Amino acid sequence: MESPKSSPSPSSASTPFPCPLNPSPGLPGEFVWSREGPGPLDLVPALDVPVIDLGGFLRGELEETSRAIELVRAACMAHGFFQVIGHGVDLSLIDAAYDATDRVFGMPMSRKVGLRRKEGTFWGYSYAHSDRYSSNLPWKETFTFGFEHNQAKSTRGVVDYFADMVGRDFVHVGWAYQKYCEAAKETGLAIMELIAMSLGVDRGHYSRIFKEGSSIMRCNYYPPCEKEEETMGTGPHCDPTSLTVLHQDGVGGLQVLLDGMWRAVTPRHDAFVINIGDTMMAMTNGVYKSCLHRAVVNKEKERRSLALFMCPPEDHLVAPPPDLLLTTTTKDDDDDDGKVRKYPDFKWGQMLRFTQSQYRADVATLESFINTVSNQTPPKSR
Ligand SMILES: O=C(O)CCC(=O)C(=O)O
Repeated sequence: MESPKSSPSPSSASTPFPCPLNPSPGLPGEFVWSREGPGPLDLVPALDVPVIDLGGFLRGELEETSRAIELVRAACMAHGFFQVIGHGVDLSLIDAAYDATDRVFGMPMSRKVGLRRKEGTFWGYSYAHSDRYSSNLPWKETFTFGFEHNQAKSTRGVVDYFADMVGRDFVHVGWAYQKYCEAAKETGLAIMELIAMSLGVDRGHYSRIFKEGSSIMRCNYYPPCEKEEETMGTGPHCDPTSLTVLHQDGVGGLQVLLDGMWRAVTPRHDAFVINIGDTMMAMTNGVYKSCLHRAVVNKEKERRSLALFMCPPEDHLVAPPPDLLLTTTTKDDDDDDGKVRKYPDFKWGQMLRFTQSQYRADVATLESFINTVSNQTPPKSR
């Protein structure tokens, strides 16, 4: 879905501040990616990603549930990406979240800069992540805020965050995001149940953990870029988080690396794109894959996406369920009594801090993190 023609283009917001997204002329060196460029969008084949209708599962229909389980299992073992429709989220909530996103990025740069993410925190506005990195900058602006899954535990909801941090004139934007996050989270929790069933473990195993967790909600805005082949909207990375519930507008740009080839995830307004993150990969003992993906930009159209990154509680000890360890035993594992662990225990909070302050997420985040924690004292079991 493109921005409504009537709304001002966020990139046109006038600003007295230097902004790397409004270069003149040409592409500043820090945006040039030193690796092979993405190439024109239409040369990238579409990812063979199942579109799973959740309707039957949500209504408790057995046949449809079995079908959804099979599709989830196949996709998660192959690459960890799939799309879901029939999720029950009102499309007007999604449209309202995009309108809210247009309001956020349409603010004058002077106001956005005032909302810049402060050092040591995760939340707020960022252009090109230029506060953290100085090369291979992504051609995008982002706005990030937190969303507590158990609202009873929430000390400050999304509405209050916007009212306090952005201003009273953004209360309705906060409401739009609050409702969107609530609905997207419910979809994520339903998928956690399908994941558990597809692995043959207790249906509520993952959803129980994540009901007490929180999400990082990131709104991405990609302005058009003259030099689309030389830069990147979001660089190649695996999500360090657990499960991503993403909505992309109709422009297209999300790509997944499979068998050494980039493949496009075709946008659908009625669908969420779901992918497994590194932490969920660890929670499934590596059976389900967290896969490298990126977002490319294009010359003509701005693009937006809404990513809800679901996380367990920070003090949660990340480990696969014991019954899964028995079912994932391979012949070579016999000596280990069937309990071969691919990853050591870690707390999600450790991984969160590692990726926010020490390591730029890429294809090897989990491996690098594990190497780091393996040299430290192991966390105590709860
Ligand atoms: O914009 C997209 O489609 C993907 C965004 C993404 O991967 C991210 O924000 O981590």
